Amino acid sequence: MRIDVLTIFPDLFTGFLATSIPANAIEQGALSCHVHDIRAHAANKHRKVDDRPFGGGPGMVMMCQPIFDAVKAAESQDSSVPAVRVLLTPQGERLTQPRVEWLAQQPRLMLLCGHYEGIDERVIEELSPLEISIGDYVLSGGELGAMVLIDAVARLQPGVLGHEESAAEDSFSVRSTDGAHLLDCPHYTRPREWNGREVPDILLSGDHAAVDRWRDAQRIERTRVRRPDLLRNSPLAHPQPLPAANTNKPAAQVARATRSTAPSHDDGDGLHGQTAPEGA
Ligand code: 9D3
Repeated sequence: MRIDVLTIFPDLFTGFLATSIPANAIEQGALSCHVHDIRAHAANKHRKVDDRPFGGGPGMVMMCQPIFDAVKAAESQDSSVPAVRVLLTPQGERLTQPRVEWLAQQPRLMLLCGHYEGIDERVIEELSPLEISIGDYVLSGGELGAMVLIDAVARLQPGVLGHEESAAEDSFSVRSTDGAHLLDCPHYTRPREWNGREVPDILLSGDHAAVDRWRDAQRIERTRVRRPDLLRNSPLAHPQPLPAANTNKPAAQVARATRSTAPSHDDGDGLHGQTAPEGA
């Protein structure tokens, strides 16, 4: 797939696109990424692409013309491939894995990154992009949102993950038999004992069927405790008999002693035992 990015901070993408999964996808020819500087389309010699808001108020608003011209110029490069236009904006619909999967199947994406207070509404109407937010927190611009989206779609391109199963098996792609999205199970590697903590015996048993059952039980239990919202409408939301995460006696005691100082129930801060800053 081809991705074009329109931004006033093209340098932000340099390190990102040269590293890790996106770099790998590009190297393999599964992805091409073209970053365009909106300022190159400024109509004035000061390269100004923003102006004061009509009606007053703080901040600056990105002007229609440089954005529109930048989109048209980028789309005219390889115009044989029509682009799905995406505006990264806090007003957008939430980026979810089903949306990532849909976006990953498109031949071309045109990502528009806003900055300052926002973008003149008229150019948004004229371009009618999909509007996507990456979550309910305030960023200073759309660039990090675009990088999140690029990373998420790059890893889904055919042949990109070394290990084909990884994409299907991680959090938000694993599904139970009833279709609910589940979180991932815990993972362990060598050494078998570290800091007095042991690896659960079942993982050392060599009984692959038992390991699979244990991992499924862990996925379901973790999802029920940490993200019950993912199990809405699922029978898995209701308790079932499950093996403990770690039944090794000494290690299990260490784990319980450590956790007993933390709240015994989910306090809703999403930090799993750490204490959120006040008001979070
Ligand atoms: C403090 C400024 N806000 C006034 C109510 C509005 C605002 C404007 C521009 C807030 C953030 C931004 C810049 N953010 C993005 O462009 C953005 C974003 C985000 O802030 N959160 C989550 N996803 C995204 S995608 C693009």
